[in-house]
Amino acid sequence: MKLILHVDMDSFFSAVEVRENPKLRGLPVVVGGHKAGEEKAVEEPDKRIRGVVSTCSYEAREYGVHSAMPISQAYKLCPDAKFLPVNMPLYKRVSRELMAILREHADKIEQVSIDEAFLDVSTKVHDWNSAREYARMIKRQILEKEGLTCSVGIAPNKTIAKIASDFVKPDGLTVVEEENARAFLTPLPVKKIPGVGPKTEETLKRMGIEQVGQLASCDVQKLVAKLGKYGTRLHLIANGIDESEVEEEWERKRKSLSRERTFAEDTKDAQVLNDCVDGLAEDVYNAIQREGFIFKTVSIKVKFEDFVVCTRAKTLKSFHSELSMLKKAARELMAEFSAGKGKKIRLVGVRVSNLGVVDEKQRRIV
Ligand code: TTP
Ligand code: MG
Repeated sequence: MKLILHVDMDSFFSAVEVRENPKLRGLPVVVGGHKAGEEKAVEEPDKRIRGVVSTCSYEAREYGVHSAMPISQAYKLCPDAKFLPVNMPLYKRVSRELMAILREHADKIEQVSIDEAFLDVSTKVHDWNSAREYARMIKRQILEKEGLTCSVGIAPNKTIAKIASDFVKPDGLTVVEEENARAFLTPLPVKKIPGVGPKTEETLKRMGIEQVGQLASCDVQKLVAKLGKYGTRLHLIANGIDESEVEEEWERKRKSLSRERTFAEDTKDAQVLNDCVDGLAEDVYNAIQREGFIFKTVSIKVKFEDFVVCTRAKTLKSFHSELSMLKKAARELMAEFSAGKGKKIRLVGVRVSNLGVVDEKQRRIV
């Protein structure tokens, strides 16, 4: 069973400011508002016309203040609030400390923004009750070590975990067990689904869909007609399905690796092109070797003298780590372009994607 936690800090920037200056506790605090290009807040808040609110304390939210609102408007709504400039280096440092705490408790962690992360805890806990206890322990540690509160969602997948962490805030803990997932999602407005912005919300509304439950029971073809591929994904999400994995940063960074070369003179000489492909394959090979990756897909890119770009890809049956395999696949793909006919070529690129890692300890592909 997959167990995913989503942790999101409460009113992050302002909570850090309050921690640094406890006199602010319980007061409306608004962080943000520097003029474009300036890091420093202007002294009188009502003149910070162009600045916007980064975030504010929950006390300030009661006056209607929220993120992205012009500071001038926040000032009108709550003139007694404490207005503070953004101290990014401080929040980044706290964020790093928080992520280090979270990392200790996760099989895998994926930081999504300065104050939130997904944790895959599938091997740490094995049922929903212990998951709840586990999340309580994490919340306690964050409070003890950092003096900050957060809200946590626990669910069988990332999307539901993220929706759940937002369900009770601040200092919330929401567990959505697999068998309750559909019931949890059904009454929610569609905009609660991460990624559904005002445009998608409007499109769905015109189709008569306002709640996630309606989205779940809608004919998927109708959604595809209006939203393309995204319609399929939304339909799955609404039905409680999201197979996406919690990905560590290095996994996300290295979806592919490529090298390319532009010729000094455009060419269609097969020998020159093949030598070039071999050289690029070696460069790519050396780079993935250094990082311990193995590959499954090889692609080449060709830019012709008229700047038209063509790509060709080949996915192998299994992961490979040998240079000979990479060269062979790249040459085969190139053959189509270097048969001596047609336009001259200006640039060639070689790429590997579908990368895996050999975990030395477990001798398996992760
Ligand atoms: P959020 O997690 O969206 O907001 P928050 O942590 O302040 O409040 P909540 O309790 O609702 O989670 O964003 C995290 C930080 O990112 C936030 O503290 C400030 C910054 N931020 C901006 O600078 N501008 C924005 O428009 C938003 C939404 C956030
Ligand atoms: Mg937050």
